[in-house]
Amino acid sequence: MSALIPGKPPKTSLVVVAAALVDRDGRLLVQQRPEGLAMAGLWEFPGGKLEPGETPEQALIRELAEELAIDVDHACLAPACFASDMLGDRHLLLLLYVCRKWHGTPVAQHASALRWVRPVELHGLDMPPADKPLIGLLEALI
Ligand code: 9L3
Ligand code: MG
Repeated sequence: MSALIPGKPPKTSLVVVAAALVDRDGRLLVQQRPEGLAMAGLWEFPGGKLEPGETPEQALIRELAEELAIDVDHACLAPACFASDMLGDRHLLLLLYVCRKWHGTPVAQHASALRWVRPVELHGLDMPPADKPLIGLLEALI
């Protein structure tokens, strides 16, 4: 007898890491995805996909250097919460880290804009579906 499995299993999994950079006033950095990328115009926590062989922390340190030109020490990345989403037939797992200390001043290298917002303001932003469930979790943490 064969079991009935509802829906189709995802074809591949994609792990994405992102950072909630928190400044001294408790504001968070979000960046706007540029034209030409999937989800252009949406505001996201900076980050991106793991490259083969990278740990999540290594990937996030690389992404923050590429996207914002800041240096982050491994010890300053605190795993905070995660969210799961489907991107077509791919499963996306988003791992969010809180970071309160970095070297340099974030300057957008790819994003069309950066904004520092209070956690409550995140509710009013258009964010990718994977980021939305993280808002409430972050509000409780920051
Ligand atoms: N994504 C969602 N929220 C985020 C990030 C950094 C990324 N905070 C989604 C958008 C893309 C996928 O993950 O579908 C890969 O991200 P990218 O490499 O296009 O930035
Ligand atoms: Mg990215």
